[in-house]
Amino acid sequence: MPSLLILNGPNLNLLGQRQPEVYGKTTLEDIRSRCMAHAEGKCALAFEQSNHEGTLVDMIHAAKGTHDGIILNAGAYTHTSIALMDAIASVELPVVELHLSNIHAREVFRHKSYIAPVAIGQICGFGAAGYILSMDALLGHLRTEDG
Ligand code: CA2
Repeated sequence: MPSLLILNGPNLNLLGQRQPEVYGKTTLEDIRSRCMAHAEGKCALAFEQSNHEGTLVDMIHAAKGTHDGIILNAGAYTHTSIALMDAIASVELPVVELHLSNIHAREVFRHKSYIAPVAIGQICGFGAAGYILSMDALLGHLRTEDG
């Protein structure tokens, strides 16, 4: 059974508590429960969040040899972090870039992603449902890769 890591970046711990008009009313804990339920019988799943760039880098490094792929909502670090991009490239694990909002329909500074060039694909704009879509996309990718 494959093992996935879902990694959430800065401020995503505040989901459902602030700016519900932008990010919805669902909390990160609600999303975690939905993902855990969706994983049953399909994959092992770890679900993490950090507000710290270096901690996210450490968690990406630690995923090598533990998990088969990563779903990453890097939050605002998406648009700034060469360190996260380098960490992803270094572990050579398939990464799905995930966003709740459609970053391409928002401010211009959100259109740039340092994650996109090292990701197998990007899912954005589907709110909390994007987490489940990302799991299915990554599991499908891993199945095809295994042949
Ligand atoms: O749409 C996404 O998932 C984002 O990764 C969310 C980031 C944003 O900087 C990215 O451009 C797109 C922001 C996450 C902040 O989440 C909050 C949740 C509640 C209240 C305030 C911030």
